[in-house]
Amino acid sequence: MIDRKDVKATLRKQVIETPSWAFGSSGTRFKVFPQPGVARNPYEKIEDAAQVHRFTGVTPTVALHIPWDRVEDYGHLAKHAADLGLAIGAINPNVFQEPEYRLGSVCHPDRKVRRKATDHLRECIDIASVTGSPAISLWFADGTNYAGQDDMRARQDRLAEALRETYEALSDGIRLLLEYKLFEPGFYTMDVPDWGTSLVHCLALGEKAFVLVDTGHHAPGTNIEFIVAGLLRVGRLGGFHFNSRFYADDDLMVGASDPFQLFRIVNEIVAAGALDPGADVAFMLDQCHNIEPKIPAEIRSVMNVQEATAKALLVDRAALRAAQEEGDVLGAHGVLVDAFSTDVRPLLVEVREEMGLDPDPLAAYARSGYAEHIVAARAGGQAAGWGA
Ligand code: PSV
Ligand code: MN
Repeated sequence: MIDRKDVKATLRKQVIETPSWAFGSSGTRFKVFPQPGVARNPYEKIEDAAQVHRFTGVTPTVALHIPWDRVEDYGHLAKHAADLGLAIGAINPNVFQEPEYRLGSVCHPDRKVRRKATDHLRECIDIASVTGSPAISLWFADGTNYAGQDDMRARQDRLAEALRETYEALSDGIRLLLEYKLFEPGFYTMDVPDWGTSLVHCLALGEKAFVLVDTGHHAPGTNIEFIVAGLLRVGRLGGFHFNSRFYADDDLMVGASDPFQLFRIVNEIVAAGALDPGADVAFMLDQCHNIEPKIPAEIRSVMNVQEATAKALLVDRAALRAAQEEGDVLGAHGVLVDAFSTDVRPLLVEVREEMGLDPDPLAAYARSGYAEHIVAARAGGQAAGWGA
């Protein structure tokens, strides 16, 4: 029997991290449509992230991307976050937007470029220490476009060398997460294209290195929950960058394109007992809100993750196990479908009420006047950009 009280207690403790860059301007390579009131600097992005936490109660951390969130005094930025009831989450180094990185960063054939990139990774460890962040989250745009362009094995060696130096520089309590991506910007090869490559490097590094699964970084049709189950099994799932996609790395709101896939992924987490914050599987959002307003889009995304989680918690594990052991294919599948088909919104209303929150976070945000406030207050200046 599933105890509703336990389900609600677990949902109250859930932690989902928002990305600072979701609150800045973003678009496609065709057009960035400006939105009034968008945050102009890291301080304002954190203020917006605090609104998401205010109405959902489950997003107490915000990830930073450096240099997009470069400031003079990171201790001061962390204090600003703390004053708003937030902590700094993962620090994401950016080694993909400077002219030197045309042929890659840590895999670049030129040692000087690799040095610059690795120095930036080390700088991000320092920022993590000062801000109290628990992780540096590495994603490399490194790759090639044409067969023969560079030596694939040599690039792996260069990657391993930079990761080793970075890993050895990690201060206590900071984890290294290594994200993979099938393609883009490299169209022939990416240097970390898949979970296997990431895992090989993490295993070589040591027990503080973990694979990060960005749900948008796979070929269409990939069984992501299988990857998740496998990484959990060997204790190397560091966490997620949640988003959803129809075609490529669309960075749309998580749960928007395929809520059943999101449920199946979270179901593996719950089945492995890895939902507990102590399990250190970080639930992070990595999304860009190009045409929709950003703060409500983040709230909607959080609600989608909560709904998937609630459904996964409602899976009748005993019935599932029994059906699996009997070889009852339809029965076992039916247990999952039953949980997925449950309307968990009333349960989440109770959860929010028990947390002292408005039962409808989107309506509460709309009523709060914050959207109008930022449009008026942020009239001058330049919106922070995905690339700024
Ligand atoms: C790359 O596509 C990625 O998923 C990495 O996590 C980057 O840091 C992030 O997107 C930027 O939006
Ligand atoms: Mn990502």
